[in-house]
Amino acid sequence: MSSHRFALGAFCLSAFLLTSPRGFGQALTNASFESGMAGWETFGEGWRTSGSASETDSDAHSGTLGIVNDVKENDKDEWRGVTQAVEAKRGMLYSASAWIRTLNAKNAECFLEFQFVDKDGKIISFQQSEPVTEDQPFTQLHIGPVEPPKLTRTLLLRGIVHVTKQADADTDFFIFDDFELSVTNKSSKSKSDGKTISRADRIRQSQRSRETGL
Ligand SMILES: [Ca+2]
Repeated sequence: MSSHRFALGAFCLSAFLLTSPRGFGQALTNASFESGMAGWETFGEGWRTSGSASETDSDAHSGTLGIVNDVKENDKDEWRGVTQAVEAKRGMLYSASAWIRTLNAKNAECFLEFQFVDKDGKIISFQQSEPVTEDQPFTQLHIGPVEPPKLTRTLLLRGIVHVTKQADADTDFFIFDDFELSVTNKSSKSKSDGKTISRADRIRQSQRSRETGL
């Protein structure tokens, strides 16, 4: 989605929920990883929390910790993820973001994903952000807004790292911090932005990794 459209949407939502002291955000647990991995589940190898090497080389966007995925030579896992589950329902629009820094990102990419899950734990559908494929300083990546499909009970907010080729000797670093989840009434926004749907091949591969993603 374009930043312009997001900025416009954020303005409307802020006006809509002006009475909330936390704005329109829905509370995530330990969204900034200051309590380590608490509230989050991971799958795949290479996850750790990490602090600041220096002011200019920090794995924390805010506070003292972020979560890092290392992609190393001889690693086995093509798919890695950090996940938090929240309640979700029809009639609401869900958006999320995370601050992502990448370093030496040559052998993998990362993106955000929503998975919509029914009461039996079955995945009904999912949506992905655009991928980050090159090195960048901490930059906010967005997904949504999207309305959950029928029968949704749970939304899984996921940061995904996808290893796209055999890693070389130089470790790739994918660093996430400060996740945010925003929820608003569908009626307060004219339509959902569908541009976060990404390449079909990546979606198919993600589908194959679903069992490990829960
Ligand atoms: Ca942090």
